[in-house]
Amino acid sequence: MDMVTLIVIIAVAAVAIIGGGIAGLVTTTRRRKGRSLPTEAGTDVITRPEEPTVEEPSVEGAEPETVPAEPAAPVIEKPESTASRLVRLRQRLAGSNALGRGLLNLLSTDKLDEDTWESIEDLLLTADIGVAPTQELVDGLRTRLRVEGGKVDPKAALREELIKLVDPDMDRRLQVSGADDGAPGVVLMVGVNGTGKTTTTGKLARILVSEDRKVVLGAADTFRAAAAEQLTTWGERVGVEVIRGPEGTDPASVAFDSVKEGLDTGVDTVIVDTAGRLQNKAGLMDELGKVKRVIEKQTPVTEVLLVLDATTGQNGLIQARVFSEAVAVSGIVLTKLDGSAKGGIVVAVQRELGVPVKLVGLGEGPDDLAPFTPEAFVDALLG
Ligand SMILES: Nc1nc2c(ncn2[C@@H]2O[C@H](COP(=O)(O)OP(=O)(O)OP(=O)(O)O)[C@@H](O)[C@H]2O)c(=O)[nH]1
Ligand SMILES: [Mg+2]
Repeated sequence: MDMVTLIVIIAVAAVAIIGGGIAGLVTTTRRRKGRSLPTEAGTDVITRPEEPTVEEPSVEGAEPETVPAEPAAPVIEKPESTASRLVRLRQRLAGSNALGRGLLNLLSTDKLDEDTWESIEDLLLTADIGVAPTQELVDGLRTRLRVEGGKVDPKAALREELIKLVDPDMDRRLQVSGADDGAPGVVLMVGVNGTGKTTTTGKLARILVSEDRKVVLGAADTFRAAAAEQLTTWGERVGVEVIRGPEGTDPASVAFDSVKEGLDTGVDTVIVDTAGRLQNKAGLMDELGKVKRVIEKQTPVTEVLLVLDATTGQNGLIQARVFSEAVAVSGIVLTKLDGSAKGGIVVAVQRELGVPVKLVGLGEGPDDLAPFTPEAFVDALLG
């Protein structure tokens, strides 16, 4: 081999080595690029399936249980029917409320003197009925017993006067259906933090599902991630889709997406849960106003439910006033009436807002929510 041939062979070998290296680099670069595909920020979190985890290649002879198991399909619960729920809740309310028992005891005393009437007034005031309604009730009752004398049973008269006070003529139907154009009804849940908005949203979804309605939930409380998580748990239990966004997203945009999903999938009702943690009244007005406006670019909000905690008394009334100024409230949900001796707040809050109590929460259980009817409520109070 002469010198020239040797040089040519060395040159060819060098090119091959360098070329192979470059080819390898390109492949590597491609693989890296493939891995770092841009993520779609801001998309719906719940409908996105989990990224599959890459398993190490299995070692020969390894046990078959190292193969990742399929996630178990969620068990869809069947919510309790409204009829049986009402019976159970009535018993619970009757069992926990001392107001009715106290009133009946006083009324069954032989002689209804001034002291007894004063004790009756005190009982009503303690139950948060409010000063003016208490006076009305006592005056009405005294007059009837005086005029009708022995012809009227004090217990029956008390029942009638209490029902009158709770106002049986108010329209308490929930507006959960849309107009005839096939659009869903939209329910907006508002209220101070901790009153039970998310819980009530979940419970209400169950009532609607038990009535064979299709429901979408919107987690517009984007204040903290746990809020959307809490609502998702409620939704999963009854197979209801929950629309949510990353923590800190504009609540109005989640509300918009929820209603859009409801329109696209042809559901009957969209329920939008909101945050209660707002620093001041101006912020509240802005945020709730915007949520409602943005929803109504697509379809009207059919019901705005103000969720109030029955145990908060006068504070609850102040909150009710602030919220009703921020957004037109069309119904009240009174939660935590179980174990509360403050059932009278029903009367006070209806008077304050001129808006009916439509639902009552009587426990932390998933089906502890019932439609409010004045007769059943008073009967439960009186036991
Ligand atoms: N006893 C009882 N507890 C209830 C009732 N409704 C809600 N709760 C409880 O009240 C607590 C607060 O409920 P949430 O639904 O998280 O309240 P929220 O208004 O969504 O609170 P934020 O999201 O912080 O604004 C929870 O522990 C619920 O279980 C009820 O009717 N009775
Ligand atoms: Mg909440």
